[in-house]
Amino acid sequence: MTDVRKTHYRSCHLCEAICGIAIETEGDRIVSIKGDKQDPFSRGHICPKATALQDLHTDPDRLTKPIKRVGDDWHEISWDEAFELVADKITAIQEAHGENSIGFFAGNPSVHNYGTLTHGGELRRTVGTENHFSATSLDQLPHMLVGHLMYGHQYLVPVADIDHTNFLLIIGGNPLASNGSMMTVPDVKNRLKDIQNRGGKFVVIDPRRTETAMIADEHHFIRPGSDAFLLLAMIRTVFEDGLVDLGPMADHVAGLEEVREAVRPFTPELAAGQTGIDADVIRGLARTMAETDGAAAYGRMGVSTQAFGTLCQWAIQVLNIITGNMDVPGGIMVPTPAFGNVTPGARGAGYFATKHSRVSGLPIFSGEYPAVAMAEEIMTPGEGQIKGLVTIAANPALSAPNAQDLNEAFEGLDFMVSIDIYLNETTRHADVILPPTSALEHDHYDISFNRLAVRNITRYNAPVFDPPEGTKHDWEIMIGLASAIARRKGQDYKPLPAPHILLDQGLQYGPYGKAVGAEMGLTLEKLMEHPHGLDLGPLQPSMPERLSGPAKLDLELMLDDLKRLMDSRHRVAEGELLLIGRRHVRSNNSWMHNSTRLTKGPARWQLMMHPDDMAARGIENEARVRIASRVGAVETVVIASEDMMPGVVSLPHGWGHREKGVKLSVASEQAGVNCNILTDDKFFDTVSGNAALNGVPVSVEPAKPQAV
Ligand SMILES: Nc1nc2c(c(=O)[nH]1)N[C@H]1C(S)=C(S)[C@@H](COP(=O)(O)OP(=O)(O)OC[C@H]3O[C@@H](n4cnc5c(=O)[nH]c(N)nc54)[C@H](O)[C@@H]3O)O[C@H]1N2
Ligand SMILES: Nc1nc2c(c(=O)[nH]1)N[C@H]1C(S)=C(S)[C@@H](COP(=O)(O)OP(=O)(O)OC[C@H]3O[C@@H](n4cnc5c(=O)[nH]c(N)nc54)[C@H](O)[C@@H]3O)O[C@H]1N2
Ligand code: SF4
Ligand SMILES: [Mo]
Repeated sequence: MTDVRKTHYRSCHLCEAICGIAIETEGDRIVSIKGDKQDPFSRGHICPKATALQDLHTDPDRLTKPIKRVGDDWHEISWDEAFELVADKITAIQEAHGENSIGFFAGNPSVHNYGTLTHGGELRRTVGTENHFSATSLDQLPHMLVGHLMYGHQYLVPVADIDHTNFLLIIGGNPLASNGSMMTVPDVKNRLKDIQNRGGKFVVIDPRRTETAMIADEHHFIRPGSDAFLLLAMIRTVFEDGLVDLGPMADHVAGLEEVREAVRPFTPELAAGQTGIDADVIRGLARTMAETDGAAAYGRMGVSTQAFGTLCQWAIQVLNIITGNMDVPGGIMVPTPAFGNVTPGARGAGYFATKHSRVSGLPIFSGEYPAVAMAEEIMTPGEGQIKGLVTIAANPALSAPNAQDLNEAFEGLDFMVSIDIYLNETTRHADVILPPTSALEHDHYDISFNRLAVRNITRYNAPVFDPPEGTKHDWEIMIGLASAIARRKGQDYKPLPAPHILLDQGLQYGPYGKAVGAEMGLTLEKLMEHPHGLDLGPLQPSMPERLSGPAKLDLELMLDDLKRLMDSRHRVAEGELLLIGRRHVRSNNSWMHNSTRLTKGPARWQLMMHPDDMAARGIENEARVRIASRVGAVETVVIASEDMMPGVVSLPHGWGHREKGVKLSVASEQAGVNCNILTDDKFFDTVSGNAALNGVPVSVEPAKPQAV
């Protein structure tokens, strides 16, 4: 019975592109993983990571049973024992030190796993602490904050209508490596080429000539962290040249004149000096944005995780709006997902700065504090100090700034529990690790990424394999913990239904749903009849109907921040180098380096540096170098690259698997270092508290010969 061949259609959950894949199985064995050619959205496209789903599933290092630390050893324990132990520790810490003495950190894969999204909140509410952190503030917090402040909801985040645009300006994003982000865009390379095929253009602004830059119509190097000067100068040009056209937003914006006044000092000449991009090029880009029928400006990690992240994301919105590209085909639009569609008055609009973190006074956003505050909240004594930590699908020891402080902080905790599949750089500090089922053993729905997709689609996938006896899904672990904790607190606790039941309700009451009388009459049952997903059509203009009031252009927070930007001019000292990150299509943040398939071939973790910068420091190609920042230093191998802007060096994140106690046999063979030993928890976007992972000042010198 077990050797029947079956094909399972599914979305790949590894990155935001959510490609449709076809997994062929024979019993409990995976025979092949291919792109699903019948998928209306991804059209058969996959990247090399899709086949690594098999490696993750069969990885002997992947944990499948709860484990408890005993000295330097780990012992398997039962789920019941694990839940009771964790509940005892958490409630005892809270009794001794107050509710806020427990912290939470949720990482990136929790957004790719719908059970953690539906059930995570309830666990947090049961624990009842205010100390929440997540990868959001290492990433897209500025996008969400701008959505909240300008449009009234944190999920009103427009995406570029890449399939219809005639001009796309990509600032600080490298979709050919990342496969797109805050823009769910499978098969992105062909979608970009299609812009060119229909006579349009796309331009990349990046301190590195990236894979995306290489196929662009134009690429301009930019000094890291200076993008706000570029964007403001573009906005100014649109005003100066009389090109303002609000298009469909004409009656739905406030504060246009205030913005016109505020950007006056930010001339293209000033921007040229700061960015390194010619003033006439800047004017030309602004005019193209205004004069092209269907143009879109899109900014990603390079402009979110830098010192002016919020200002950049705000300026990108303003630029799209004043050039008539907001809410039009070919411009930027907000998707209409089947689940979690945002309409006026929708729940979860978000809130900002209603509270501030205990030590550094950083603002709360929608229930969480910036991740840069986590180490100090653990290490600074006093009321409200974090003494116990819960991590969920997160590896902050490799992904958050000032990693050595964070490691020290984790060491000093009274108790730590991790819901995770690996014993890695973060979870090695835990007292208990609770491993969920493999992704292929549970069902799947993309709550987050359908909201950001360049085409409206919806797909539901049943599990590929039955979960092995005695294993639990992430959401079941959350219920197990919450009920044990609630019992100790004397609280009533009624677990939420399974994710698919919540999903069904959401689909039925969504814009295509049966319960609202929509023509499609969508229910989960109906969706399940479509194994390749349902195409819901191209993005549609919808913005005025979604706003509760006018879109606010003249946000006080942003106009005030212009002074900080002006004061930041010429901060870079002679000979200084700025560190930026880098992604590679065969890697995914910190947790996929245990796949032989993905890590074989040339190393991908080296420092990239311009040959002139190397010559000036007497550094040979492929030599070992010492990189130092305010907070730390690492040694690694440098490779010369003409693709780097002089004065800028690039080191990817997510490496550094040789720490003691890590059980990642393949990853630990790799020599890459943890670049977040260099990034600085005191270097962040002061508006949002989002980490500035790009533009970090560093020095690079030849490494001293190692003592033998
Ligand atoms: N310098 C620098 N630092 C960066 C970035 C950068 O560009 N430069 N990028 C930042 C960004 S954008 C992000 S999103 C973060 C990512 O950083 P994190 O949010 O820390 O995410 P990952 O590094 O992907 O670690 C994921 C963890 O989840 C576990 N895991 C995987 N799948 C599951 C699952 O289904 N369930 C559970 N419970 N666990 C699972 C893995 O074992 C791993 O421990 O890194 C940030 N850090
Ligand atoms: N293969 C792969 N795919 C991934 C991931 C992965 O780790 N590997 N991670 C996923 C995650 S969590 C995310 S958030 C997305 C990120 O998706 P992207 O943002 O597209 O990915 P990055 O490669 O970080 O692109 C950021 C670009 O900004 C540039 N940059 C750095 N500093 C600056 C600056 O100051 N100004 C400008 N203009 N550019 C700058 C960098 O050189 C880089 O090319 O990718 C997702 N997809
Ligand atoms: S681009 Fe690769 S990792 Fe991302 S969803 Fe598609 S196949 Fe998966
Ligand atoms: Mo991310």
